[in-house]
Amino acid sequence: MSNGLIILASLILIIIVVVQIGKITELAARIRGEEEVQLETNRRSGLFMLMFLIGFMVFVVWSAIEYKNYCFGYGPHEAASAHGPELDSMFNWTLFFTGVVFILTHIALFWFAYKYQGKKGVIASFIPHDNKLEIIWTAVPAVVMCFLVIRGLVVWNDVMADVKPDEDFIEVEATGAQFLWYLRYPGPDGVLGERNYKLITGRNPLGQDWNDDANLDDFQPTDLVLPVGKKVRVRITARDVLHSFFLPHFRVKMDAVPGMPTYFVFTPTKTTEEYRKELSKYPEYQVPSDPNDPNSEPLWKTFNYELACAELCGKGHFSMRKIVRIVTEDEYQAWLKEQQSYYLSSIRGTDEDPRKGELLPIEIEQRKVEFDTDFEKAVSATDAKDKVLQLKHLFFESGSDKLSDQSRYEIDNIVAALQKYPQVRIEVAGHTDNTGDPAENLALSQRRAEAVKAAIVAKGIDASRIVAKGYGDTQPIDTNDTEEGRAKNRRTEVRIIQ
Ligand SMILES: [Cu+2]
Repeated sequence: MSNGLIILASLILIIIVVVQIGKITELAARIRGEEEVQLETNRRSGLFMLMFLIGFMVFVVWSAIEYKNYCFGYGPHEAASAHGPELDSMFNWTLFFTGVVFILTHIALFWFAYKYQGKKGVIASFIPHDNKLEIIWTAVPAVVMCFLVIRGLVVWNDVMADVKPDEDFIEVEATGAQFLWYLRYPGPDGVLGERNYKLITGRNPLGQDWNDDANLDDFQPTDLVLPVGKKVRVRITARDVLHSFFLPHFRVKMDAVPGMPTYFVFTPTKTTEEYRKELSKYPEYQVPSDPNDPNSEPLWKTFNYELACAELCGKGHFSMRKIVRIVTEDEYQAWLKEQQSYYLSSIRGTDEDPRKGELLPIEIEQRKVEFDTDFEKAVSATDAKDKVLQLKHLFFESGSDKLSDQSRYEIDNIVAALQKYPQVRIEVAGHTDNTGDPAENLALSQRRAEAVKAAIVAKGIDASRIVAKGYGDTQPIDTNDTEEGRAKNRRTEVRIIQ
């Protein structure tokens, strides 16, 4: 016989036994007199109710103390945002009132069941109506509700307030998609570029419009990194279904709705490091972070804030996790410097780039920064070979000494650098590859160097600060046997003569 049948047979037997016992009790009651048995049952049930009340209340109080540290706002779960404690206090007030009601009603329920159990000769009193009672049990909850609702509204308005136009804040964007979050920062211009869902492709997951200049410096980091103490406005959008932007440690939670951007404004108040330090005080965070390796770092040291999706959005919902790092202002600035524009790193020059061939303001700016760094390095160098910098974006028309149109930006950079360092003199050195006649190469490189000098002088720099010299093909920096090498050898350099 299978186990299932044995269990079924046992159950049937138990039911039969219970029914039989019931019949015997009934029979015994008939013999002893029914009323007496009823009273005995009442007494016993009343006592059980009383015991249950005591046991239950002890359990409630014990569990509240024992599991306190698992609740928001208690123990290691302090809020890490400016508005967090306000929300936590709302929860505490609500818990206080509902807790009082919970305890009083349970005491009343079980104590009354014991105290007013059916007794011989006692009949229930009949109270058809009592104005005083009705006023009390209407007014008290009304007052409590008013307090909770009004306070709740005040807190709500404060927590949900948008930034004021003149306020200093950072705006970032989070887009929920099945199943990941795309984060977008505005880049140095501080403005998030326009998006259009029709432009979404595998390479352009957010549908950014590359004809909008504001998009060109936007970047998409893997982690959400924010400076401590600075107001952040998160623009929240979704690409497919409902998601929910949830930062539990900051008490931030807002639905991400397709087609309807939402937002949440908050100010982080504790850096990741500070929060870790606080966690280190709790024994539950001193255990090894890897349960299988007792020598691994303690849990508090590996703690990270996180971004989760709080809407059950599909099969891969659980994987919508991102690390959130709150850092000091200096660390934040350093991190910002490392971030690369998504357009420049992933779109520029591809088939999806609508601005191929166009020199963009952001590139001009980038080239200037690069030039300034190189120039400064060359000025402060002590070694002769480090005093040279290449003009990477200066070109001539083929076989001629006429500067290409885009070279003017490089000329501007040189002019600005010479104005910044008025004591510096430079040599403009022209170089060619080894194709063609060496004498002609030499002459061409000399004319090109002169052309650069003339362009600089035309912008107001004293001619005596510049020496133009052609070297022809005498100083190659790479092989002349490949086209690549020859392209490197055709160059213009600036050498610092202090
Ligand atoms: Cu989701």
